[in-house]
Formats: sequence, C-alpha cells, structure tokens
Amino acid sequence: MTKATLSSQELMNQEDKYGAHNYHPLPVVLAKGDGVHVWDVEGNKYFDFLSAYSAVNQGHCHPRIVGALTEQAQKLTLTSRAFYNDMLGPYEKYMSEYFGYDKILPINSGVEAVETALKLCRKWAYQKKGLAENTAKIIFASGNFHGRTMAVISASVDPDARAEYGPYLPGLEIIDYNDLDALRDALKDPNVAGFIVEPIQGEAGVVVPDANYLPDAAKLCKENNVLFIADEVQTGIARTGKLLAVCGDCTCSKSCENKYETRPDILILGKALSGGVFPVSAVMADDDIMLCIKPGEHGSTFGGNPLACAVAIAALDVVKDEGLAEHAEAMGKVFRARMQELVDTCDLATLVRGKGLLNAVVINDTEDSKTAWNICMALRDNGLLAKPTHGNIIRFAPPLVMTEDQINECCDIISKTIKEYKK
Ligand code: IF1
Repeated sequence: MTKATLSSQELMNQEDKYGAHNYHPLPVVLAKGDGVHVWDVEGNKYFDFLSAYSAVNQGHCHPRIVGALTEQAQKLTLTSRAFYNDMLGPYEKYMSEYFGYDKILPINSGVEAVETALKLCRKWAYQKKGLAENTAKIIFASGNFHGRTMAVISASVDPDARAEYGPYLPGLEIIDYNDLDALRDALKDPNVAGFIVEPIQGEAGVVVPDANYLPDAAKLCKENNVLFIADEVQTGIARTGKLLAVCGDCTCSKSCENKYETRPDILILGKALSGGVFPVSAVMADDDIMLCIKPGEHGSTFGGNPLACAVAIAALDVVKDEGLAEHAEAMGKVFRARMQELVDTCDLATLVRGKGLLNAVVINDTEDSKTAWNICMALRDNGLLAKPTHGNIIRFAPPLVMTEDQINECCDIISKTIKEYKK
C-alpha cells in the first residue's frame, strides 16, 4: 500500500537497507514496461537497451504472453511432477518440434538448465561412453558465464564470481575461447565427456568467435565421442538474428535439423523462453542422451509447471509470428552501421561488435575506470538504459520488437551522449 507513494530515492534506500548487497544497479527505479519502453517511479520514460539481459526479447508485458499467463493462472499453476498435468505434454511436443530434438527436460532458471546439462553429460559418459565412475571431465571456455551455482563458478575465471566460494567442483577443465587447437589438445584426454560453450560470450563483453569455431568445435567433439553442449541461455530465441546462434544463415524463427549449422548434442535455453515473464528454462537432447537420466535422478518442484508451459508456448509463438529473428538480424545491421559511424568519428568509442541485437561498444578507457558507467548514467538522463560490463564495455541489447525508426532515434541518443561526454 505504501509502495506507490515512495520516491525512487526512498525505494533505493529500502533495497540498500533490507536487501543483500550482491548487486550494484544503475540508479533508476522502474515501475512499468511496455514493448521497448520502461518507466520509472516518477513517470520518466526510457528505451530499454538491456532487456533484462536478453530475457525480454519479445518486449515488456507482451499482451499475448501476459494473456497466456493470466488465463492459465486461473486454471492451474502447479502440480509438481508427482502427477501429470494437461499442459506439459503439449508443451514438450511443441518444444521438440520447434527445436528439432527428441526430448526436453523442463526446468526454471538458466543456471539450473546448465546444471541439468552437466549432470546429463556425466550420466551419458558413464552409461554410454563407458568412463569409470567419478572420472568424467567437462571442458569449459575461459571467459565463460553460465550462472551462479557452485558447479559453474568452479569453472569461472572471473574473480568476482568465484573468489572465496571454494572448495570448487573437480572434473572441470578450462581452455581458451575461440581456440580450436586448445580444444583439440584437451580432447586427447579420454576422460573428457563434454565441452560446454556460449556461441557468443555475453558477460565477457559480447565476444563473437571466428565463423568456423562452433562448427569445427562440434566436429572435433563428434570425432572424439564428446558431447557438444551449447549454452544459448543468452544468445538463443532470436537474439542474435537467428532462432539460435548455432543455426545456419537461415533466419526463420523455427529450428530444424537441416537448418542447424552446428547441432548441439545438448541445447540449453532460458531467459527469453518465457519472454521475461518468469523463470522458464529447458534442456533439449535426443533420446540416446536424455534417457540416461531415470525417474528420481533429477528434477525440480516448479520445472514443467502448467504456467511455465503456457507462457513459453506463447513466447515462442510470438517469436515466430512476429518474425523476430529476421527483424533482429536486420535491425542489428542498422545498429552496428550507426555505431561504426560513431567509432569512426569519436575517440571515446573504439569498437562495435555483435550479432543481431546482441551488441557492445568498447569505450576507450581502462577496465577499472568509471567512464563506461558514467556514460550509462548520461544515457539514462537522455532516456536510454544500458549497463556496462567489464568496466569499459557497454552492452546494447534492446527488445527485438524495436522498429527501425526507434533504432535510429536510439542511435542518435547514444551518439550524441558519447560525443558530448567529458571525462
Ligand atoms: C545475473 C551476465 C548476462 C547466461 C548464460 C546461463 C546464465 C546466464 C550464457 C544463467 C545468465 C545473466 C545473469 C545475471 C546477469 C546476466 C549476464 F552479465 F552476468 F553475464 F546476461 F550477460 N548462461 N546471465 O548469460 O541464467 O540462472 O541467471 O537464469 O545477475 O547474474 P540464470
């Protein structure tokens, strides 16, 4: 009741006083979202260029997704998997056909899906590859971000994510990203069960690997009877201009076997699978892998709940019906061309990179300086919300429903803000 009357400053003070200090948000308190826009408590309107880290690809409060949510919420929300529910089967069939895999394992958050994939990989290694128990290794790429659990931070090289959380999980190995020789070398170890990789490294600053990296890495894995595991939690669901970043050039918002350029043995999805409405994630694999986990060996109270099923179907329908992959591909080209003009004419911006609408601009500054942060503060004051990563990189990832006129208007704001910025 008191909430509506509090100012932004009072609300920030409340979070500071009563909430754990595990975040350092940009100081803006949001109260409403619609499509590509969000509004703060005082009613100021902003373009959202983070999309909740690529969870809100379909735009804020998409009426079809919210409609599916509210309709299902009045019928049945949760049964647990102790019983069947009438939404799960249809959802699993839908997902299987949409992504071209025999089966899905439904779960909630991105990192839970990553954990599921790692557990599945180990099961497969012991049952199918024939490794001796407790010897399986999984290869990770340096600079990775797969979430916050003990298992995945054990494979992190980021001290902020990792330090003082030890002892760490054994059976992990880290090699350089975008380095096929390093992978070739690591695969010589017969105990390697899987290689997990982000098709584009998001947290590392939108690092796009060489064009042949993913297909060649998958090929090397296949040759060595090692599972190729793609973490598409951030890159998936049309964000990079294709349904999945591992898809071929085809931008149709539907995946199928012959459209994969690189077909992962295990595919991990999250974030925009629900359009950012609430946590829904998934692991996709074929029977020979997925059926290695048997009843009672993995699960979750909320995984596969009817609400999640209804929301995810609506969210993926929107991606297809609104042609979001094609649109993201086209808008990304407009965005990067405009940012390249900025890089060419302004010393403060040194580089633009990305794919589709997952892009970053590198600011000419050291990692620990505040310039990128201060630019994001100035962008906020000019009506656009973005967040720095690794100190000197600004990530730009708007909802995929942004029109070309809006992209251009936003590029005007970004260019003007950076050009006028005084250190
Ligand atoms: C936070 C970053 C983005 C992910 C990939 C799994 C997960 C993520 C490739 C885990 C999550 C989020 C988490 C969020 C910040 C954000 C992030 F900057 F930290 F790296 F997007 F770039 N795989 N990424 O990117 O998914 O369990 O969070 O649902 O605050 O930790 P989750």
